[in-house]
Amino acid sequence: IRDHNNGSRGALIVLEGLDRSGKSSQCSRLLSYLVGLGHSAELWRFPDRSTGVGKIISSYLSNNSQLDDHTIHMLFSANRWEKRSLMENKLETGTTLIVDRYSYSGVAFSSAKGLHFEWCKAPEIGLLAPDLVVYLDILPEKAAERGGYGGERYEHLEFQKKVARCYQVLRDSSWEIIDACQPIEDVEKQLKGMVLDCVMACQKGKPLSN
Ligand code: DGP
Ligand code: NA
Ligand code: NA
Repeated sequence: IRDHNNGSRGALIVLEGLDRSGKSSQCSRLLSYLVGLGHSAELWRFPDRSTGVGKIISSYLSNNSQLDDHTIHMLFSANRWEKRSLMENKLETGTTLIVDRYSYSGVAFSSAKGLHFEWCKAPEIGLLAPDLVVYLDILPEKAAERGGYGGERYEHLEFQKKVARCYQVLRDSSWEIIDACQPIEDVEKQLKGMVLDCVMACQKGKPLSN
């Protein structure tokens, strides 16, 4: 089966937000939508817990190991770097990537611990720049009410409040913001519109950048 890409590149689409903002379910809905339209698309997530580095991160997140804040920061970044060339290859060969968390999580979660903001950004420089960043906006208190915080290291209200503040500092005018407290179908509808526009722009030759 041939896809719609005709030799053009895929789009790098990143979803960001607090834990329990609904990112993961929106990412899967988005994937089905794009694939249903005949696009070549994949769902990725960071941290990617399947790699060697990812296993260290996973153990840290589940509180089975302790690591210095700077050390784990660089491991999260390394986990993105180890996927960079595959990511570039996929995009260049026409596959759109929907990515559940990226560098912005790296900066928001580590600076929420008090690490220096610019220091946190440094190891992310040179990773591929997203074509679209969508922030699923939800108050930490609302996210906490959704329940199902999985009991991982960062999943408690006080810390999520700090992360929310760091995302506010990070976000710029290029980000699309969706009110994540709306019904899931409304979030989905808005997201699909933004993403399809972005996929089309990339097909028309919008360049990929660092
Ligand atoms: P998730 O698999 O999306 O639930 O992410 C796991 C947790 O790790 C979540 O609380 C967000 C956090 N996280 C994701 N990326 C990074 C990162 O690069 N650095 C730090 N410090 N935390 C991250
Ligand atoms: Na989580
Ligand atoms: Na998630």
